[in-house]
Amino acid sequence: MHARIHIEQGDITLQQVDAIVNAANSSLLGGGGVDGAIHRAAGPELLEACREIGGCPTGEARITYGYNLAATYVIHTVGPIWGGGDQGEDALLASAYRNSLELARDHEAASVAFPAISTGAYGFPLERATRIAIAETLAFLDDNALPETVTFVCFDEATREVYESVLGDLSA
Ligand code: AR6
Repeated sequence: MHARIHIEQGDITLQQVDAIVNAANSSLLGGGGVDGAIHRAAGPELLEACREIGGCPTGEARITYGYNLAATYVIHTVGPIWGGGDQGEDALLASAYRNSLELARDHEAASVAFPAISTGAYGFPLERATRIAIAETLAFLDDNALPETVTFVCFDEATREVYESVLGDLSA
């Protein structure tokens, strides 16, 4: 497999890492899914920090502290809404991962955890999204010493199985 990539099943808000990534929307003002869970666990200061940032375009990322979370930082990124695949979704999802990893590196985060961005409410097909997530991360780790490790936190077993199979393919 790959020494710097881990796959786990569980709740990303419980991760003991330097930075967790949030699958946000472009308002950065919270929502459902993993975004709602992160805001609930971090507390109201997170929403205040996001309000000051004032939003984030699709494919980009912004960083705040993690407040009540174990993680020092939350990196908020906005994945694309799936619209059939011919609206730049692949490139936008890749850039959400790349920009998140760049922010982690620039803040000297040694450990980062990602959810399966865009694959819930935003409807991106899971295996296609997973290939992009892992390929982009492998390429970034090849070129950068930080982050040292990336954990993909899968909320359910079906997602974890897809991640394990794609990582097996791509790091073979
Ligand atoms: N830990 C880890 N993964 C989780 C958790 C959790 N606590 N909760 C959900 N997931 P989604 P998106 C998984 O819908 O598709 C929000 O309302 C979930 O099972 O959270 O990028 C935002 O505000 C799925 O595998 O994010 C946006 O409006 C993955 O996280 C919109 O949803 C992503 O699902 C973003 O949609």
